[in-house]
Amino acid sequence: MNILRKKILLVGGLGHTDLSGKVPRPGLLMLRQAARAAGHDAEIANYSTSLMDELYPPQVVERIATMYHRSIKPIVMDGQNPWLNPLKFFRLISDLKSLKTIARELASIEKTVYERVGHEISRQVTTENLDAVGLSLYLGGSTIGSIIIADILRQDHPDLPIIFGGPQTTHFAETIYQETHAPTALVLGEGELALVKILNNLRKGTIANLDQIPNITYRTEDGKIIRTLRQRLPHQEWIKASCASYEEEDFSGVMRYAFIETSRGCTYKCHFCTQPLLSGSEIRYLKPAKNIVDEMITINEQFGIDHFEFVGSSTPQSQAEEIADELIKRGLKNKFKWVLFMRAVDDRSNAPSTQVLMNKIAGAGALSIFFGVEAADNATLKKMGKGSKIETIREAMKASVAAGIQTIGSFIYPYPGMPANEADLIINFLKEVMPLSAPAQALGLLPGTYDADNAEQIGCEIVYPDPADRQAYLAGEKAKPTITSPEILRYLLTYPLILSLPMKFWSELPYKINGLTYQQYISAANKLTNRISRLGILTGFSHSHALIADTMKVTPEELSERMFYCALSGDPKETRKQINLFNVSSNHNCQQPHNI
Ligand code: B12
Ligand code: SF4
Repeated sequence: MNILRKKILLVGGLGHTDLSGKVPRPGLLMLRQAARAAGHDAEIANYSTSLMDELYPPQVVERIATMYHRSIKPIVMDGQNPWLNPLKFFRLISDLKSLKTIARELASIEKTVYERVGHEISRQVTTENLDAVGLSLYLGGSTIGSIIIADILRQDHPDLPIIFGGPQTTHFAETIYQETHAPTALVLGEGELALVKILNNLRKGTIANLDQIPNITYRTEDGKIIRTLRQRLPHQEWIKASCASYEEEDFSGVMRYAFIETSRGCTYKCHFCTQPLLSGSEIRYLKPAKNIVDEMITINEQFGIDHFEFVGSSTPQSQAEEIADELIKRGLKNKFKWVLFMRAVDDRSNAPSTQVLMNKIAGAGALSIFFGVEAADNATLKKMGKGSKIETIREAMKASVAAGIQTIGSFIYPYPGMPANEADLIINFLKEVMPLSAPAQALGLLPGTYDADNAEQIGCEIVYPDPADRQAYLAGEKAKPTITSPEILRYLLTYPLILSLPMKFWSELPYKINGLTYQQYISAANKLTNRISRLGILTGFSHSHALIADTMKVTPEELSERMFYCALSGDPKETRKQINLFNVSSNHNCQQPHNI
């Protein structure tokens, strides 16, 4: 055994997602690549599909499936008028109540499953001589799961370095240490620099000197929480670390779906957005178009994949244009399909008009663009710090639709301080643009963002999630809650989120918006969603879903319905069937030789 080579297991994919989450984890691939480049050994354990049968036992799936077919599908999905069939409507209400009970049952099953996984990884530490274990924490099950697994590992292996990373560590560092003392360190934001330094320290035989490692938070023996300096990878190192790092086994059991990181960091600092906090707000790294197209070609040659999702912070229009130019230059304009987030404003774009730009990128394979519209009036956009005007967003989206790109525009509704007629403004905007999909969700507050840190000032009143605490507060026995109250942070840290489900299936959020309670604002969001549906526009469909539907050769409507069922019921058999259908179609699309 080479003692200079340290071996880390990187664990990801815990928690519930819709079909778009049954994919390799790009962040972990990059960490593996960075660790290996520094002479270490890293393996990925992606649990996104392997736990489905345990998390959703057949009898539970059957109960949910029955409810889905008898009331949820007819009224929620097919939009049947509940008043024309009151029996179905009352059944829907009772089914939604039963779903809450089932959700509690599932949460307790989930804990047992994570305990089993914890013991499994613990044995792996011994049998495979692992030197460290890293866990990736996102909102929802992956956070709860990582904490359970880390506690078991710590009990069995008192000296094992356990590293937490992923978006949650940035928002909840101190809160995580209140929940568990198991992690040796939490890596905040991009992980490559810190992880490699930790492994290099282990190579020297010690995990000490954590204070010398950038981008981490750790707990000293006397219980102090220390945050080290934030530092970013140099641009060239980022380009190397982030490039095409897939291996055939990364696709085992999941969709043959590939991500390409096109940017890191965002200087726009929209008040609700987590991105600048996670990957930097001072400099925006953009990957050169040549490297992006090289990556597409490499992945296509190695794995036959010809469809790609660009990730990072939103792709600027000029970067999308450069990618299109590069594909056209290399004679590849009909070779690949790609989907992306895009900002409607771009300081660098030289295109004669947005329409010319959209036509060009559509002609080079851009299949779907997701625009964060957020609001349909300039005063609210200004409050959000969005830095774009509704006229510009409208122009970009109309051009995207006219170019034949499957266009998606999402809204934050309600947002504090928005005008009383915001819903009408959004509907009018949508009537003009007629995108494929327009998801609308209430403001989500994540600690550290401008909106969360200024919640009260912007019009969000924080409320204790536990009714007993609420009573105590009203009786003057407890302080007024704020976003930094331990009860709020703990609740948000372990909030069970499945973004693709409508908000009526979510647990309550611990704040009011514009004086509206959670029930009132989800009802407002639902009303808006219903109005959007009546325009013939989808409401839970993203650019990732567009890429999946296109590959599978099914309509967006059909995929939406299948995915909604799978996300709600967790049905492992049906989910696997969709993954297989995707993979078969993906291979079929690539019958032509991969060499270009
Ligand atoms: C692609 C994507 C996905 C993909 C892949 C996710 C994944 N786990 O890699 C899929 C579709 C699966 C997905 C699912 C979800 N996503 Co998502 N997703 C994104 C998106 C668009 C890009 C992420 C990305 O690839 N970035 C590039 C890579 C390099 O960055 P990264 O993944 O963050 O990884 C780096 C660091 O976080 C860190 N790191 C990550 N893990 C670890 C582990 C260790 C040990 C260490 C040391 C470091 C480390 O190092 C990595 C390399 O630098 C972002 C938005 C955005 N623009 O970033 C949202 C985003 C990350 N997703 C988000 C959410 C909420 C979810 C879901 C919870 C949604 C749901 N359930 O309905 C799930 C959770 C899935 C899970 N448990 O893994 C939120 C995260 C918020 C939060 N606090 O958790 C984001 C920020 C979007 C948003 N603003 O709301 N998502
Ligand atoms: S919403 Fe888009 S533009 Fe605004 S900060 Fe986030 S990534 Fe940047």
